[in-house]
Order: sequence, then C-alpha cells, then structure tokens
Amino acid sequence: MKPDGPSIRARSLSYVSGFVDECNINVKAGDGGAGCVSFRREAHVSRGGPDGGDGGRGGSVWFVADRNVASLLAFRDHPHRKAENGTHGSGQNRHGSRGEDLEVHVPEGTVVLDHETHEQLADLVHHGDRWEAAVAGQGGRGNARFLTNRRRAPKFAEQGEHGEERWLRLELKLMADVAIVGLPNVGKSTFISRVSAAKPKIADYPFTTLEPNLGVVKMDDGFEMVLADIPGLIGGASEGKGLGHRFLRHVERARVLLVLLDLAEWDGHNPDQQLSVLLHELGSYRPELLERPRVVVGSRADIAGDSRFDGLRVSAPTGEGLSEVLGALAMLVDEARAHAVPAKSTTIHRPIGDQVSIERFDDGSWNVVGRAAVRAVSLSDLTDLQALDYARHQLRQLGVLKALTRAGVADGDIVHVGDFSFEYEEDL
Ligand SMILES: Nc1nc2c(ncn2[C@@H]2O[C@H](COP(=O)(O)OP(=O)(O)OP(=O)(O)O)[C@@H](O)[C@H]2O)c(=O)[nH]1
Ligand SMILES: [Mg+2]
Repeated sequence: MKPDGPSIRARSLSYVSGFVDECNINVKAGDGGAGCVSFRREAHVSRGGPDGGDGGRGGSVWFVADRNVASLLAFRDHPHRKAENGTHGSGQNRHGSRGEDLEVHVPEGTVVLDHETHEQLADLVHHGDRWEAAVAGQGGRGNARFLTNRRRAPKFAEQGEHGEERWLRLELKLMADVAIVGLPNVGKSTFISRVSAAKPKIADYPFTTLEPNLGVVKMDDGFEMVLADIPGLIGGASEGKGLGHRFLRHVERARVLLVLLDLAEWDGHNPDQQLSVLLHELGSYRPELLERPRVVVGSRADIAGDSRFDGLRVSAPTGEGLSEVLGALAMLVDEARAHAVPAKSTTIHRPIGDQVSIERFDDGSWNVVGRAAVRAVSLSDLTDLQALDYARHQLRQLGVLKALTRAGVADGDIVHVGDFSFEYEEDL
C-alpha cells in the first residue's frame, strides 16, 4: 500500500534494536611515565653529569560526537575506557614516549553529567564536538632537569603523575527534526513505518513502543528530515508516570512536534481531551515545548467514530492524508532550520587549578589536596636529602606550609600529601 501523493523513498537508521539512552562510563587517562635518574658515563670523563630523561605524558580520554553512532549501547556492558600510559625516561637524556589519546565516540546529542551531582559538564551536539573527559598525567622530569649550581649531582627524579580517573553519566537527547507524540496506541509507530524505512513494532495494545525509533523521510524534491517515534505519553508522564521523563527528554530538541490524536477514541478520550492531556504533560516537563511549532493530526481516520475533528486526518491503510502531513511538517522544519540559532555545544571545563586545600582527618592528621602539591612530593626517592630539600622548597612556594600553619598544625602532627606522609616540624 503506497500512500497517494508523492512517493516516499526512505532509509532507516539503526535504532531498531539495542537503543540505550543513558549509561555510566568510567574513564581513565594514561599515567605519565617516570623521570629517570642517570649519570653520564664516558671513558675520558671521571664524573659525568646527570642525563636522566623525562617520562612521557599519558594520553587523555576525549568524548567526540559522531553522527554514525546511534546509541549508548556500547557503554552499557563495557563501561571502561582507558587511554595509554606514557613510558619512562631513560639514560642519555632519552625521554619516554607520549601515551596516545583515546577518542570515545558518542552519539550527537550526548549530554555528559557528573556522576554524583548530575551537574551538566558538557553537551556534545554536533558531529565533531570534543570534550576532554579525563586529563592525562604528566610525565615526571628526569634528574637532568634538577641540575643547579648547588645541586651538581641530583640523585632524584620525578614520578609520573596519575592520569585522571572518574565515573561520568551520559544521557542521550535525540536530535530529530520531528518528534511524534501521542497517547499510547494511537498509531505513531504505524505512521513512521508508512513514511520512512523505520520498522518499529506495531500492535494493538498500549506501550508497544518502549524506545524511540528514528526514521528518515526523503521528499521528492530531495528534502530530508528525521522523525522520531516517541513511546506513548500518558497523563502524569512529566511526573514520571508510564515511561515518563526518559522519553520526554527525546522531545526536547525536536524542531517540530507532530501531535497524533486517535480519532477512534482510545480509552474514551475524544481528540480534544487527548490534546489537552498531551499539552499539559509537555508543558509541565518543559514550558518551552508549548512554543514549539506543531502539527496536530487525527489518526486512524478510516475507523474514526463520529468524533468531530477539523484538522488534518491520516489513515495508514488507505494512505489518506500522509503526504499532506509530511508537506506541513517539511515546511515547518525548513522554517525552523532557517531560523535556528546554531545550537552551541556547551562544555564546562573543570578548573584544573593548582589550588591547594587542607583538610583534617579524624585521627588528627592533616591532608594536603591539590595536584601541584602532590606533584611536588612525587619524587623517585624521598629518602634522598636533596630530594627532600627540593620537595620542601616546592611546598613552601605553593603556600602549603603557610596554609598548614593557618589551619593550626602543631609540631609532631602527621601531614599527608598524596601517598607521602611526614611529621610536621616548625622549622621545616
Ligand atoms: N484502522 C487503522 N488502524 C491503525 C491505523 N494506524 C495504526 N493502526 C493500528 O493501531 C494499533 C496501534 O498502532 P501503533 O502504531 O502500534 O500505535 P502507537 O501509537 O505506536 O502505540 P504505542 O507504541 O503503544 O504508544 C495497531 O493495531 C495498528 O495496526 C490506521 O490508520 N487505521
Ligand atoms: Mg509505537
């Protein structure tokens, strides 16, 4: 059965199975390689200078929006992503090699949230948008870098820094031109299957569709638009009833809404009542959805009761109204695209400041938190007096000693910085 009017050629996206639109992901950037302690050995030189090379930087983990990735399925069962470590430095000033960055491809429209607070960190809207999800550890400096007039033979080097590791939450908000919304069982999936190559499940009971289906409609003049068949909405959806928020989320970014009302009066709601339920849910979820251009259409016209309805009517078996509805949608989509403010990908970059903060543990010991402070004591050999001297100098420069004093540290207190602990003495 072909719809009358323009023939509709179509292709489908692979949303049919395994659509996953939320997941947690663990990202681990590569560790930096350690710096090397080494001294030149040459036949004619009795005591060569330091020539330990630096460790290589680790790789970072990046999220990259990719239009060829359809869902977050890949992360559901395999949530760990790890970038390469840098390698260690070695003698003769040979530096370690850099770990390669890892690019993790996510669907367009992926929102990245803090795992605990659900604060939004990034919104990867367009193909190619990138966000650094885990920052690489820096390589440690080799002992050659610690040569000074006073320190002719540095016997220590820096350790590599740990790459950042964290859990993030990903939520996909589909990027479609048209979202089809309606109560359950009104013919949404049937509609998309008639006008595109999408093959959603269709059945005569509510909540047949449990995940959004995308279909691409190609008009005769070459105009293309992406339709999303959204699972049925019911009263209370905006408060989580039925399939609730999860699917309202996918309506959020649609340029145009196709509101389908069942002319065969599903569950005793006439078209007007259906419309008011739907608008109420959309508005309670996001008031701006009520401003979104919409086309209101009566479905199942062939078996319509005597319900009065003035708008466009469609019937899947007869093809009635399909091309008119597509024409109306295409016009609104075209207009919306023309006026669209290019959606910006918002990314919120974490300040990787060198701020140092001090906290106190229950056992009375102190803990110094901050990347630079941890780095200052990450030396290969802290039993070496020169190394200790260097670390102490760095901690003073960073204001750590002052901050400890202000916090009320006393002689004999234990102070932790990263993996390193020492006993505080005032003349430090
Ligand atoms: N007679 C007639 N039946 C239709 C028409 N469109 C859909 N149907 C039937 O209505 C029932 C529901 O159709 P679906 O397309 O699954 O409805 P839906 O809105 O996607 O339902 P949910 O996914 O459960 O929200 C199926 O039995 C379809 O065959 C139509 O135009 N005319
Ligand atoms: Mg359906």
